[in-house]
Amino acid sequence: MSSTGNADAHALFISDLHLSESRPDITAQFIQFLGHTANHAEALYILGDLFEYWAGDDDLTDPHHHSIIQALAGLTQQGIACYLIHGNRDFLMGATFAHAARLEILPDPSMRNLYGHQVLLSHGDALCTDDVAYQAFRRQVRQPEWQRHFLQQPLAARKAQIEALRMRSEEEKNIKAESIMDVNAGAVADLLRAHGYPRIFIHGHTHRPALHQLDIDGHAIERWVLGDWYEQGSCLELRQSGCRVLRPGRNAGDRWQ
Ligand code: LP5
Ligand code: MN
Repeated sequence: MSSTGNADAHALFISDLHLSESRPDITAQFIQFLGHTANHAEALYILGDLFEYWAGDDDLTDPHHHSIIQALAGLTQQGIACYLIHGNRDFLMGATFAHAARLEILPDPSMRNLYGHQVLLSHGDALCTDDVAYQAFRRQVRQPEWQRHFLQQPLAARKAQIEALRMRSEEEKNIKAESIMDVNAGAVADLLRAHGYPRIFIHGHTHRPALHQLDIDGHAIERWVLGDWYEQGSCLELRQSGCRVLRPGRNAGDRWQ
């Protein structure tokens, strides 16, 4: 998308919602967000981990998933473009999911030209290069051949394996140093160099919302880290004048400010 020259035109960025039937309040907040805030944007970018986990596109008909997919499809039907980058929890979302939700899956990372800004988008997990155990796991499960084999198993068997993996992941996260689970500064610099020093870099995954003002080889770059949706929602807005964090309103139906 190119700059529209309209000062009111904007795109929204969210990540790490971890939507799950066990937290209906957050699902309700997301559906309210789509209907009262995202509907004013030109585009919504979901930068990974929309779901607590995604076991395969044959889980589309699950009632909780269905309500979210319907709400996403409704946004596109109102003329708002919706894009998604895979997270480490939901990288098995495929073409069937994308078609049902009426959204476009973008590669990780992706460059966009938005309102005159060069913007790089990513989930962010690939930048946690000090987490050697996670990166080895990531390489394995991102292989098409591994995924093909995994998806051949019955849905219930896949879910059971993912639940077991979730428990192991939580145990390992408890003993990993906090610094290991953050992005590696050298990996960030290499990525920004390889993409020609974009003005803005937006990612999630670490659940450490912040703006980092970087200087990479003399180029000023804003690295915006999105927050998760565990306690309440988190969203970044980008327009011609730049980025700002939006906060939920006091009441459920309020537009985020
Ligand atoms: O997600 P989060 O932030 O809590 O933790 C991540 C890393 N953990 C994960 C695991 C996911 O949470 C589990 C859900 C994935 C669903 C994907 C479906 C398809 C795969 C199914 C495979 C059975 O991503 C965590 C990071 C943390 O971010 C911070 O960056 O530290 O990484 C781990 O804890 C992983 C362990 O360090 C290594 C686990 C090795 C497990 C090997 C078992 C083999 C299983 C299957 C074959 C490959
Ligand atoms: Mn993640």
